[in-house]
Amino acid sequence: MLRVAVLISGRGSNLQSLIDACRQEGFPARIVGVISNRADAGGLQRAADAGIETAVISHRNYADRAAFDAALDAKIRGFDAELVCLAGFMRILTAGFVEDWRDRLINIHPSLLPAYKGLDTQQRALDDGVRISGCTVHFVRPDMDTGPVIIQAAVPVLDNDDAASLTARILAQEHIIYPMAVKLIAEKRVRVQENRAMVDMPPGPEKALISPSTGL
Ligand code: 4DW
Ligand code: GAR
Repeated sequence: MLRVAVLISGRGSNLQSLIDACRQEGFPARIVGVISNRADAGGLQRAADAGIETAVISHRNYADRAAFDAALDAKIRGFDAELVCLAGFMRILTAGFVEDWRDRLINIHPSLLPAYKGLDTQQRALDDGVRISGCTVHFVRPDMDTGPVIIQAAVPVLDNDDAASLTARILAQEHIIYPMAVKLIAEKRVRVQENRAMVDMPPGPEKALISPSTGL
């Protein structure tokens, strides 16, 4: 069983999807600890409800980012974690931390990276008029929202979408692909080659997502 630590800052719906996946018989990973930088993060209750150890490490209690990251690192190592999952974790990690956890640190992001890095991704996609959006699980590199892509899900953008409806459609896919990524890593089917994550998985029947649907 791969030992996973999850870092959160908020509501923790992606944490919940990982908790639920780990409950499935035969799932090859377990969550050994959840850390939040905010004491009021809703995800802490989800972890506690699942009997998972939690910790709050407030960035406000540290003089600088390096000191905060050192405290995170010590707690993660205390959990004996082998993989760190960022799940709505909102503090930029230092290059030192990211390199220490290179290829053992992953993030979920609500866009088809490298498009729409940063915040407010869905509104920006709507403003640009794109017809396909989605989400990405990737290995973390020091530059924000970069790193080898493990898995992505694409969703259509509909004419009547607003940011809330598009966000919900993407979030539903986040909850599918984040546990899939953890499973693939736990099964050692993912290897990083330069900037690509190669995934040992036979191709499925999907040919393309076309949006708007051709209706054919
Ligand atoms: C991310 C990127 C920037 C901020 C917050 C989140 C995306 C995921 C992520 C979290 N930590 C990371 C990443 C990443 O992609 N790469 C690295 N670390 N190295 C952001 O600008 N956060 C600011 C604080 C926001 C807040 O506290 O609400 C900040 O100053 O850190
Ligand atoms: C998720 O949509 C996640 O993709 C996004 O924050 C949300 C957290 O929700 N992450 C980022 O934007 C990272 N740049 P959750 O707390 O319910 O999992």
